[in-house]
Amino acid sequence: MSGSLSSVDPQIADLIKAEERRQTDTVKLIASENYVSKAVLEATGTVLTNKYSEGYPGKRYYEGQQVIDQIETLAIERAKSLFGVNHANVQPYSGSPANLAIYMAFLQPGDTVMGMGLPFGGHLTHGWSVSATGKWFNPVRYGVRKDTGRVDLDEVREIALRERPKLIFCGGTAIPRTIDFPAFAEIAREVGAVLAADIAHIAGLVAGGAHPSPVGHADVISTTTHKTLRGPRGAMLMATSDEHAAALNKAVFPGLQGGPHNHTTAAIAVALGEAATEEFKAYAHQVVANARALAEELNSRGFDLVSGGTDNHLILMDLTPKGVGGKPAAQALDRAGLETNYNSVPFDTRKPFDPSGIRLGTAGVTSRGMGTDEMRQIGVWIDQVVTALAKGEDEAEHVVARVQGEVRELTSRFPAPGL
Ligand code: DSN
Repeated sequence: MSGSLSSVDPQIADLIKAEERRQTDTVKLIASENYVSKAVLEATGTVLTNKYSEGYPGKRYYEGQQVIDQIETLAIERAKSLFGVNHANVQPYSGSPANLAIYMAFLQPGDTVMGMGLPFGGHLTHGWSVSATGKWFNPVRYGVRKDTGRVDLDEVREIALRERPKLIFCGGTAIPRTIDFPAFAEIAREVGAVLAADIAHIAGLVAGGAHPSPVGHADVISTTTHKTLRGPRGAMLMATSDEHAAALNKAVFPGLQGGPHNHTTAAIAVALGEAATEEFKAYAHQVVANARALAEELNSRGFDLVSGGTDNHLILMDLTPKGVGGKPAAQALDRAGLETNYNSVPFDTRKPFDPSGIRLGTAGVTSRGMGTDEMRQIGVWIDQVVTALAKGEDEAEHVVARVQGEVRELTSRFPAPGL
């Protein structure tokens, strides 16, 4: 019981080391990932994992909460102060359970929910067909315009007026443009729906002032804590007014979850503390500047960017004009040390497991201290690998090998936090 991981389970210890090496040597361009700080990492690996705490601070179903109550209260207070909300629940295990809690709080099975369709940039839990939210509720969807790649709010209003959803989601997983929270709020008010802003991707940008805040517009805000917010894997639900606090709390526990993961709660508190600093504000703005620089480089090299560019941390590209599928491109880029994910693009004619696009994000590379010069270099490498792949696998492998060496040289100059 007292041996170190490497002596008790060398197999797992070696695999963790291998993953650490992999993360060190690659350029993380996955839009939903980041590198947490050493302090956040430290908080996740603590004795807090030993404790059960069903309930909320001051009202638990287990004794021994003298310390846990203080930790959870700190996390809640930091969330409230950072985002300017009256209520925060830091217990959802991740983004999907957080969103399910919104259904539990406001809807009955069979009620209508309106969200952005998954291939247009929404999330599974916004009512997509394969998700419980699409099976147990009545989902209606909006997308983006074919000519602009952007949400058409007139269309959103039209669908809302026709379908009368009880819940509307705005936000998603592959939206490169600013979300117009006031416009969504107006539509929700007009049809009497609850507006949920899913800011999982952009929470760090909102906290750092690099994206408008949904506070004062959305009735409820859900977010994961591990994307641009740079915390541990977890989630939060927030509300501007006290009106929805009790319903949201009841939905998370006992509605959907048991004991909160206290080690995660502590790490969320640490991340929220970090996100309240001037340094984090500068980080959030640099994430956006970096995405813009990368988008410009890719645009100048003839890549087809959905909506033509980006306002945030995220770029979605359709590789069809390059003659390459998203999946082989992501795989070749991964071999070169550039980690991305293949992704459907709006109006994709290919299947989700072999789609036309790739998605890129700059949260991770910015945490490593990279700036716009490095983004332009990354754009050059992406172009070289994709162009070579279009000519054939053999051609691509030469280029991949060369780029991999150059990527290693770059990553060695920008150590990742926490590694
Ligand atoms: N899988 C997350 C993302 O990559 O955006 C969303 O669930």
